[in-house]
Amino acid sequence: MSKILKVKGRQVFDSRGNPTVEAEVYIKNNSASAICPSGASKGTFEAFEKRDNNKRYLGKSVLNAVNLINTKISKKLKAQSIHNQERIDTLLINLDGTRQKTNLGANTMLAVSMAVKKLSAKAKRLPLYKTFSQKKNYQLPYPLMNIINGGAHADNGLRIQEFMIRPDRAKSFSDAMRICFVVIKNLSKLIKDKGLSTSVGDEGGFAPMISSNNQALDLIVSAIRKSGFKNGKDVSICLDVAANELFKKNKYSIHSKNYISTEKSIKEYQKIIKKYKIKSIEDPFAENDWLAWNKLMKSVKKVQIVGDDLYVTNLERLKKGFLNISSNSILIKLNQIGTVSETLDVIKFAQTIGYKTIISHRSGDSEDTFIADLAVGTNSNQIKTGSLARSERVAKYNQLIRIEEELGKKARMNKIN
Ligand code: 2PG
Ligand code: MG
Repeated sequence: MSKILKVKGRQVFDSRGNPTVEAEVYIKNNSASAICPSGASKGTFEAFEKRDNNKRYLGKSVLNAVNLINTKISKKLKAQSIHNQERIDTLLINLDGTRQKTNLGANTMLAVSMAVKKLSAKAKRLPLYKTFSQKKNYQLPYPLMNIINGGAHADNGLRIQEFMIRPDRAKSFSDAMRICFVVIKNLSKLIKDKGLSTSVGDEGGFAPMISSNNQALDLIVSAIRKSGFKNGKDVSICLDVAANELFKKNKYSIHSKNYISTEKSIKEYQKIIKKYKIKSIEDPFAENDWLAWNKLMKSVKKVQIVGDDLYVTNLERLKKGFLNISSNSILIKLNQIGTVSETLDVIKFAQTIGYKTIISHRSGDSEDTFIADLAVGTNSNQIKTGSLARSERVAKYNQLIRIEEELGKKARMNKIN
């Protein structure tokens, strides 16, 4: 009953309108599908994303990946049990046979890996989040809502890529959603009052034509206040700098267009942390600048420092970062590594060394809500999945609302600190 009959691939489209891979896995009388997301500001060490690179879809199509699923992968996984995720993922890893998954492509492999995981849950008649561990006390993650988009996700010239809010005192997930909703609506009014556009960027956050980080931060502080909340207490500001994009010749242009040294950049960080009570900074420095990360860790207190492009959900890089004291938290993106099992290994290790785990979407995403279940199932502290706009973002929040409802009185929020 649980043996795979076939795996089917198809090319569908992501939230940016780019082709992406969907895989559908079949057993007798049942099937499940999953869609792979895609990033814009990628880390160099991410697993390989396979695209056709020919003219028809301006290089973006994934028809070769789809073909691989329909042939090699389907053949390899035929008759395997959907309940043995590790075996499935090992078969995929071995079939690919490369370090960065350049043969099959991480996008090809992940769509299949996630579809197997979903089908296993479906066949067992269990909600997906209950299939990641044995525990009974499930906790809901705090949302990190990206409410102003900049960097590679918008065309406004804002240096920092993501300006987020986190409702630290929310008592439940629904309460967290209400708090974010109110702040976002007030932010919308404030932006409009300034005569700026309230159109949104790739992750659903506003993308007004402002170009200084401080202008964006001032707007968010005003929106928090206007909503009757205390910045740094009820609601905290969190950033994703995506500093890879702002790095040249050992200098950074994070705080303005001018490139300055690591030391000066840290001083500027200290200023904005103090002024705006910033609680979390993701990718404050470039992916190979281990020294800069360590210097920042030594210079700030009580700030969540998150490695995204630094770690790329890769166990080896996480171990290196741990030894180097580079951060105290890790962003988790399934497609950076390419299989569900490897992702779970990274989460487990991160939690063992006391790092916070933050499950994340990609800027090119879809209606697939796998990451919402993954966040609850792995007891991850936070989830980063855009703003309260664009259905591919909201879909994940809506799934968490459903999970909270299903847990009923047993539902608890995770711990921020
Ligand atoms: C990030 C992500 C998601 P992208 O940098 O954290 O917000 O962006 O998917 O473009 O890498
Ligand atoms: Mg990031």
